[in-house]
Amino acid sequence: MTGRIIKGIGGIYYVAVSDRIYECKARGRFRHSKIVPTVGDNVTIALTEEGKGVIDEILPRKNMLVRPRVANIDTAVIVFAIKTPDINTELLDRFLILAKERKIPEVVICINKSDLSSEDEAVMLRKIYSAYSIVFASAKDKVGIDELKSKLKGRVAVFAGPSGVGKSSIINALNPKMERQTGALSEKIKRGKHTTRSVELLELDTDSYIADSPGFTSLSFEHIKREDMQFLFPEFEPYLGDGCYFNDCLHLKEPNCRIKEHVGKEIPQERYDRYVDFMAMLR
Ligand SMILES: Nc1nc2c(ncn2[C@@H]2O[C@H](COP(=O)(O)OP(=O)(O)OP(=O)(O)O)[C@@H](O)[C@H]2O)c(=O)[nH]1
Ligand SMILES: [Mg+2]
Ligand SMILES: [Zn+2]
Repeated sequence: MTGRIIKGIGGIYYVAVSDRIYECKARGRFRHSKIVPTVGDNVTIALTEEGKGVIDEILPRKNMLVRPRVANIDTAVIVFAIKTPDINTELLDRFLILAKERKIPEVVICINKSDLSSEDEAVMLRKIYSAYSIVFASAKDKVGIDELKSKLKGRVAVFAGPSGVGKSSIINALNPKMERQTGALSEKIKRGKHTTRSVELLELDTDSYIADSPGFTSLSFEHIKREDMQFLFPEFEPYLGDGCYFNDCLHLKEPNCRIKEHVGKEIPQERYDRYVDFMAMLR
């Protein structure tokens, strides 16, 4: 039988095959290879006893994110809160380049808790992230929920972001039947308490799936080559190619650089500054 891994805990994988869920172990050979069964994987399973099985084969993946760990994603929704916890644009930018590097076809930025913000902050973020699809939401006031729902229709999506930003709360707002556990922030440090403990793929609607995931505090991109970074900023795309004087221009200190000509105009200054920072970190 062929199914999809919807959850994996302590070596047990839950595989959905049409309307049923089978508790499966992985064949020994997976443990000896580098292939780790991952939520979102399409797999073939063989039944052992009633309701149980073993994963025989992992079908080829179209993509995979490492953090959160999930495979075969159509849309990555990166969730931040405008406040409590404060939005961390460096972490946001890290996620954006990793999603592009991992060939996730679509990325949506979701800024939650907009009930706590002024309109000005939204206007500013829209300007900086004009190259991306961005939704301002409030799980609390049910704002932006229909807009998100339309972006998730017919797709396999993942909600990613730090702890406490409201990933699980939004999923509950999208479909109250999901009954995801949510958790208040710690009083003193205003950080999430890591309420969601593992990645879980949920059936949001008949043809839409959403993976809820544990919050993360950091993302590393050290494996990315310096000369590849420019291709991970979609704002640069229209001006890459042969517009710069030097063929191998990295758009930093080089003269006659086409990218730099557009900074502060079509390319938001904040995003270019981030590119410069990330390039410095890769040195
Ligand atoms: N004011 C406000 N609070 C919200 C909103 N959405 C969620 N919260 C609160 O934020 C806290 C964290 O929400 P969760 O949904 O548990 O956050 P999470 O991103 O799933 O966190 P982890 O599972 O720890 O990664 C809870 O106390 C929620 O009630 C919102 O739109 N506005
Ligand atoms: Mg959660
Ligand atoms: Zn250049």
